[in-house]
Amino acid sequence: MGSRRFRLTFITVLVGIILIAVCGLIIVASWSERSHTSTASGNGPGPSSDGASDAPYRSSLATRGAVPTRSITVLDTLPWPQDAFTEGLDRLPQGQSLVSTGRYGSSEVYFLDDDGHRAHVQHLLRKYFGEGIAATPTSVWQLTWKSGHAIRRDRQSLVETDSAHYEGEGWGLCYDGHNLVMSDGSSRLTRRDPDTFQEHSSLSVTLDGRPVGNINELDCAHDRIVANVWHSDELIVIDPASGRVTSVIDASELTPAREATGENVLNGVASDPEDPAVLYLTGKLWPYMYRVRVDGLGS
Ligand SMILES: [Ca+2]
Repeated sequence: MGSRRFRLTFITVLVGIILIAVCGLIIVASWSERSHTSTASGNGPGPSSDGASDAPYRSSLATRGAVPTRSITVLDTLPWPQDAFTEGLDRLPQGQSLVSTGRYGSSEVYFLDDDGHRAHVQHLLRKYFGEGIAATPTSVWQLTWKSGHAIRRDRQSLVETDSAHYEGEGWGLCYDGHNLVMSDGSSRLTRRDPDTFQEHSSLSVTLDGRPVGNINELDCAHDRIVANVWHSDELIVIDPASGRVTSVIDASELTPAREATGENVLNGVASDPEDPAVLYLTGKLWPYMYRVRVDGLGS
């Protein structure tokens, strides 16, 4: 009996130790993954500045309510530097793209012709992770992810001319003809003076009354805001007066297979300066940028 009781006790203790070890491994693995996402990949889960639930946006037909979905038609497939961890895209009137890329130690800004030729490449200091970018009539502003540091650049040479400080994270940036509009990963957008970068108003983005968090790259030409949502294959079209999402653009057909890190997501949106129904779309580490016509947009 004594020997049997000893064996039972031994087995019970052994099973207990194994269970504790497995639980420990799961906790460590979970922590490690979260840490990697927030420190190395860029555009990690952002702050919830309005206190509302900013869980990652996972759109599905069931959650859109009355908001219509717009389809796209690809008009052109253009070369894109596949080493570009795309964080900012703007489109210039002379038919060029303005590009900002992220990751510490390899963040850059440059002009890109539609044949894939880069010009005026500027490298960011290793301590900065490049984010959204926007051209104004007189300069270019570029965000950094967690440094609270906006870089002002010469409109022609892209050489740094000035800088400004902001609170919170920097994600997306666009220029609406009067103000810069900036995202920080939450559902809140801020409007900023294009000369001083100072915030002077803000906007909360909602879809069917719920805040839409993780708002990333932006475009705000043609009296609307079009936004990437981090890790979504869809873009949202926002009424700049109310913050309400008025439609969703399904760009899932463009998305390549996920790479190992899962970070090669759709990110980079710019309107055609002349045609409000035409967008330029690309992603992080994508080989192409697409010129697409969006069904019903701008009509
Ligand atoms: Ca943009």
